[in-house]
Amino acid sequence: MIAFIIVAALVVLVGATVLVRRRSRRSVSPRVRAAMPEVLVRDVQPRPDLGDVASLERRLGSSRSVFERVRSLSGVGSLGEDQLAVVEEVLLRSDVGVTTTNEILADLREHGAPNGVARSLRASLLSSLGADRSVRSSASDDRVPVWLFVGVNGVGKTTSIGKLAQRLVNEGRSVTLAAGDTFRAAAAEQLEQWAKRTGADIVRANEGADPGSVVHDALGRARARGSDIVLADTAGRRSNSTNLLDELAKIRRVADREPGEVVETFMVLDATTGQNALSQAREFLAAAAVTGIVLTKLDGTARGGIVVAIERELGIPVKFVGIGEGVDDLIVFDPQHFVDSLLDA
Ligand SMILES: Nc1nc2c(ncn2[C@@H]2O[C@H](COP(=O)(O)OP(=O)(O)O)[C@@H](O)[C@H]2O)c(=O)[nH]1
Ligand SMILES: [Mg+2]
Repeated sequence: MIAFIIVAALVVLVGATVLVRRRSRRSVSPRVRAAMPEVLVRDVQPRPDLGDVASLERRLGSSRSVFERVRSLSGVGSLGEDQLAVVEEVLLRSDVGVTTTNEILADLREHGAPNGVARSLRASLLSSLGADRSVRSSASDDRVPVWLFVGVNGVGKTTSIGKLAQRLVNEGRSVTLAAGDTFRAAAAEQLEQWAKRTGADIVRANEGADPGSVVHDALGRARARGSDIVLADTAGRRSNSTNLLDELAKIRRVADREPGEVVETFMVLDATTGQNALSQAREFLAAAAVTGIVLTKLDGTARGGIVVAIERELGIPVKFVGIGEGVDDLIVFDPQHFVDSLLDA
């Protein structure tokens, strides 16, 4: 009898645990979501997930070595011209940009470095990186949220979509990919590989098809299958082709129409192109109503300071950064970890 009671109690306990787990894993239905308070629905603060600073330091090795000379400056208090010259050279080499560099130097001249140069620089860089980085992943009403990805060829749009799909799937969301780069067949094939790898659903069409209708179909399918989000790839031939910008505006209109709602438009920029990334970006801004930057290939450049220049010059927050080619190598941009990985001794 006692054995029976114990076994029965165990069965109930295990059953309850499984139920609770299932429930917490299941995504919130659009109806429930619509009834949730606005603040819960609108802005999803991405989990900072940089892991330990040491591993980021390794990935940002080239940028970190530019900052070596600043890390080894030992002065405390007011700084001499020699030390200021070192700071200036380092900031310019890392592509922080002239305006920010001059401001930081003026600040160091005025206030000195009471706790050492690296500490002062850390504070200055952090204050330049104060943007709101929240990422929207839910739509209003009953619509399907869409993340649209724009940017020139080769910057890492398709790869970033694949990495983000994996992240969303890991969080228990169902993802539909829209192969809106119909310029080359290889682009859709590349996205299809990511779909297979991540378990995301994909809608693609033949080479030369209208990207707007691919996105439209993807929304229909996402709605029918109850997908939580659509990630839409686009072609990035030449940023100075008016044609492309018109096409992006059109894709955006389609994606933002019932049943879809564009909740984020990510402009993907390649950090290895340094200041060129900035001029590229400006051409896209007007056409695409960009809400966030995905800055790729930070692992392959000594110009990591470009993050600061981008936010300052474009006024758009860097939300994710790519630090390698692997599926986990796209992380939420966290200014503190970033600055620490450049300046920590
Ligand atoms: N090292 C490195 N390579 C990257 C990163 N992101 C993308 N790539 C590579 O950049 C190349 C172009 O990427 P792709 O996604 O095809 O660019 P797209 O033309 O914008 O779609 C590929 O070889 C990617 O593996 C990154 O963060 N770090
Ligand atoms: Mg691509």
